[in-house]
Amino acid sequence: MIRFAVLAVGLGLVLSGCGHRPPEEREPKEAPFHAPVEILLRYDANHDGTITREEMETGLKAEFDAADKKHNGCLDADETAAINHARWAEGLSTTSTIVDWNHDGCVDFNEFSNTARSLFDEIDRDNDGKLSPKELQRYGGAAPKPAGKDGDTEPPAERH
Ligand SMILES: [Ca+2]
Ligand SMILES: [Ca+2]
Ligand SMILES: [Ca+2]
Repeated sequence: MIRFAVLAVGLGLVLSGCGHRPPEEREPKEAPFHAPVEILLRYDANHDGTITREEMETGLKAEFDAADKKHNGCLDADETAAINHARWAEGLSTTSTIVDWNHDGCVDFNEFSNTARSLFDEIDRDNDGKLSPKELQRYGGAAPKPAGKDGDTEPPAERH
């Protein structure tokens, strides 16, 4: 059921596409449900369908560094807005909007990583530091890649 809803929501977002504007004052916790694992799937660097904690941390760090134009270890409002806009454009915003949780005017790496890390912990039911396709699927992730089943169009492996 949940997965179906996720697909429907995802499709809706895709269809309505670029008409969306970021609702900047909206709190993430009130955001409508949107496959939460999408923000983690992007960290599957080797595309094996399993996300390790290392992959996630590496991905987060790379994203943070890329966003931290001034290289001061903190994302100011402009830098934060730039990321949130980009994520909105990708339809990933609702679960990955980054927030200056302690309101000190910048988003540090912990704040930046907070959502992904807590999601990771939640999904990693067996606490082995890896999110298997099976674990991910429970949270709206794509079904594990059908092994040996042809005729299916592969989802694009790489997106920017
Ligand atoms: Ca992987
Ligand atoms: Ca902060
Ligand atoms: Ca696991």
